[in-house]
Amino acid sequence: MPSYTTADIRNVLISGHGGSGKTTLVDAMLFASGAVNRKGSVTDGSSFSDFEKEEKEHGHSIFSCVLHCDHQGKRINFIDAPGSPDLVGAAYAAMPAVETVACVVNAQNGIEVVTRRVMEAAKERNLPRAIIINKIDMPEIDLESLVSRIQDTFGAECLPINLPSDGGKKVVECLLGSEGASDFDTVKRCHAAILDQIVEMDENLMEKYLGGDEPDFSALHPAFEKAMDEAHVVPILFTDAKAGVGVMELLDAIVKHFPSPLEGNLRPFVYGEGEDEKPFPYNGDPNRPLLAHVFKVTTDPFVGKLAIFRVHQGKCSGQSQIYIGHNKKTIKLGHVFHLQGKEHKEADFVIAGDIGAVAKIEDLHTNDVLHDDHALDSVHLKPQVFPTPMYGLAITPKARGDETKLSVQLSKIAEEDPTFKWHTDRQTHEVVINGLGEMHLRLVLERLGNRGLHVDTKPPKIAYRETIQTKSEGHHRHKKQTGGAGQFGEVYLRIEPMERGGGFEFVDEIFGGAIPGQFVPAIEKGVRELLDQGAIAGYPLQDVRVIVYDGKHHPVDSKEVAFKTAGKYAFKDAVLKAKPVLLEPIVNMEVTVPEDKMGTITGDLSGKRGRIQGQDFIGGGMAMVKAQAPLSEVMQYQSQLKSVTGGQGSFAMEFSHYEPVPPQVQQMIAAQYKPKAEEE
Ligand SMILES: Nc1nc2c(ncn2[C@@H]2O[C@H](COP(=O)(O)OP(=O)(O)O)[C@@H](O)[C@H]2O)c(=O)[nH]1
Ligand SMILES: [Mg+2]
Repeated sequence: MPSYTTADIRNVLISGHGGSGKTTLVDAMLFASGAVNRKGSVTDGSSFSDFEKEEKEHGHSIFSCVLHCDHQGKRINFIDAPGSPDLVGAAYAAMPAVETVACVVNAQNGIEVVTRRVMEAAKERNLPRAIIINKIDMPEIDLESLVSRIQDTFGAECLPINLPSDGGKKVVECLLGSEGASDFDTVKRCHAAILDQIVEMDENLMEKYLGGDEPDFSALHPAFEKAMDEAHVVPILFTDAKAGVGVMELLDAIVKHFPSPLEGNLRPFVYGEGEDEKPFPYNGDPNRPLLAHVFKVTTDPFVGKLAIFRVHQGKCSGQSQIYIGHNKKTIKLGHVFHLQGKEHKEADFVIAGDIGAVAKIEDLHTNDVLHDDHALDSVHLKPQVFPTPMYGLAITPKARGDETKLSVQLSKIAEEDPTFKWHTDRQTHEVVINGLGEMHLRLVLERLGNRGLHVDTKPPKIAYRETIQTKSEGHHRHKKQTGGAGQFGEVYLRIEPMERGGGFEFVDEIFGGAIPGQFVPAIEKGVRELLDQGAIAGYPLQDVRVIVYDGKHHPVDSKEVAFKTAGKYAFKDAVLKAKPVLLEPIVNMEVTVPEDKMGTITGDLSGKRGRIQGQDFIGGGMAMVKAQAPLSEVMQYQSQLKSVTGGQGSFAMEFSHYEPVPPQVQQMIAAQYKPKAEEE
């Protein structure tokens, strides 16, 4: 067994916008705690966290990385996440593995796109949060107004538990102490503010405190931790990760105040399927059956496939025989590891609350549940919401014959990255890759290149959809006499629009055996064929209900194929009469730019058929514009933004919904559509 227990563990996700100093901070904490004997640095490629070849080349994090240190007899696991808006999926994917999300804020840039994203995502997932304001050494920063902006944006419960002092050369405690000089505000006031907030969690504490007693700080932890669990407190701490200021104090706060696995909020594990689904009542007892969740898989150059998991209950070792979800077959783990960046340290046990890894088990995939008791067969984590990747590229291998290799590698990358998707377009036969932005896909292409796969790229087709706007009737009679046996089938149907996102429904209302039951599936098959092919511009139809209610058959000549054709063309007949429209994907955009560029950005977005939904000065000389725009207009936004702001802005884009395209756009697209000549 390890020297620490479940109660001694702290799991912290270090997230926030790129360049805020997350990786530097993790390197600083590892060094300060003595976990490593030199201080890693992102600037010279010696970071323990940014160890991948691509990360060193680009000079920033691309993947999430698991590291740990021991401090005051406690084990702290860190997950250092990349901070580019394009790579935010890595932070979301790691959230089920931690009790606390620490969001690092750049003292110079203030609240940025990813700051908001992770703060909101953690809140939605019911995860305690902390805010670390880093780079307090930078010149011309206004920390006091940054704190109030944070409170305006994320709530008054964001309260400093220390403050910078001596011009940012050190920090002064204001939770456990009330004395000392600070660079802004006063320790006394901050001390009172945070205590006021915490004592609300505990009546006894409250009574004493109101009676004028200072609470017993050694007994403060339960109330503080509970306040974090309930988002009643979001502690703010200050650091200069480069110089190591506030780093020891941060480690102290993590072990003293942050929730342990026994205290933090439960992750949403459920069991049973469909309507029988119930929350699964697990706890961090290492002696109960194993419940572990794979939150990341990666390909390691030395050990091959590496699955990184969080143990939520029970424990495992190299000897453990485990099941993966529903699988009946047991698997021996072989070896289990603790991770320190690229280093794998063999572990005797990975106990409840801890993070571990196992190598070379090809059957293990992201989101798998490992357990050792059939009672847990159907336990799984409720599916998490990830941003839908909308940014696309069509790719073809430069070398002929590389198609299979390409699909193998793309599948691997998709498994390692929940916000990367790929598919082969049914019409163009192009391989289309989708990511959150240009940079995301550039990194994917690079990774393919590193694996010997070079591809040509071009913009893919937009994923338009078709739908109908009114009810209508359709009819088709299919009759064919070719030499011997004939074909006969006749179908009457009705169609009606369903609400957006409703998909497709097929209803059989055929009365009195007008069409024998055995042919109904063939009709549906024909209908679905058109659903796939579309009726006006070759895009899939959606949000339509098809009700087949009458027809005719022939005792000899009626065949499935005849009803399939009749179904398809009756449906087409109906669609063309139901005011069909083309739908286009609309994305939510969040653009952060220097204040003086705000007008240019809103003007530019309006010109792109965008709707401005809000604009805000967010401090630090920056403004944020929220808008919705058709994807087809903002496909190249990365380069457009760059040219408008001289490289200063950043943006995030995610799928929102489908909307009808303007009539002239529909006409243009439909005119380009040349349906394959088809024999009826
Ligand atoms: N002045 C100063 N620079 C810092 C600090 N923390 C990080 N940096 C620098 O900021 C840059 C980005 O740091 P990095 O750790 O990669 O940021 P990340 O993208 O959030 O992981 C690097 O050049 C760091 O050396 C800090 O506290 N003060
Ligand atoms: Mg980093």
